[in-house]
Amino acid sequence: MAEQKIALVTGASAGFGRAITRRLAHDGYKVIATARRQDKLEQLAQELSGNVYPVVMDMADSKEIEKTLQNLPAEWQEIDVLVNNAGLALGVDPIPNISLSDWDQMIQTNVIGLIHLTQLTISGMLKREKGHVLSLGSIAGTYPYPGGNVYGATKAFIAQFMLNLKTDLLGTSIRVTNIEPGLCGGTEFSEVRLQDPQKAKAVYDGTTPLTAEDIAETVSWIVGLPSHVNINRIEMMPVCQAPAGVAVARK
Ligand code: 8X3
Repeated sequence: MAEQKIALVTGASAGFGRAITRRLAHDGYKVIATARRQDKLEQLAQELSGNVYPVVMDMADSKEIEKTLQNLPAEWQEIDVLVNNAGLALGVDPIPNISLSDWDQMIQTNVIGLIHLTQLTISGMLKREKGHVLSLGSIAGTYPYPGGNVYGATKAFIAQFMLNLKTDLLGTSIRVTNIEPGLCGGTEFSEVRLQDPQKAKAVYDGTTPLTAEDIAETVSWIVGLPSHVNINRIEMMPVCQAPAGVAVARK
């Protein structure tokens, strides 16, 4: 039997991260599941008995990321697939009604944490001459919308970082993919962003959004493709969404 591959999934306590962890474990991976909430990680580890190594790690704390990677047990160190899923949006108010600390927090988690973890993981992949780095971008990194300001900018950063990473890794066998979903329901994304359960629910009124399982299915497909195939970026929307909306101010 082929050796079991190891994946590391960030933000694994809920939403996309939990669905991706479940899917990869069912696909036969051993998954290092990281997040801030220990109880949720423990539940997931119990559910996927033996195939998940739960690690409490805050993506906003680069020192903790480094320590976590250094302290992985020997049998969990050779990471084949990194899924940079952890990230958040805070607020939808247009400039100037924003909170600078919200902006900082998004940049710290979505950008700084992601690039640090990626760099630390890639060195091992290069030594072993194999690996796949996937990040969760967003359509907000391509299409602007009111109040998208720094959230969209972090996702644009991720998209370009992943394309540049692919370019730097040319000539190696390491694969790099950015997954860019649109409206996706059934996760904590809008509750975290809006801090209001009613408003969060209203985001999905009258729609059939993507689900976390749709994203997990896509990850599973991308990592399972033959090793010479690289999906650079993939944009996903539910059928009820379209990338329209160039704005004009009229007097
Ligand atoms: C999540 C999708 O459209 O709310 O990144 O920005 S959107």
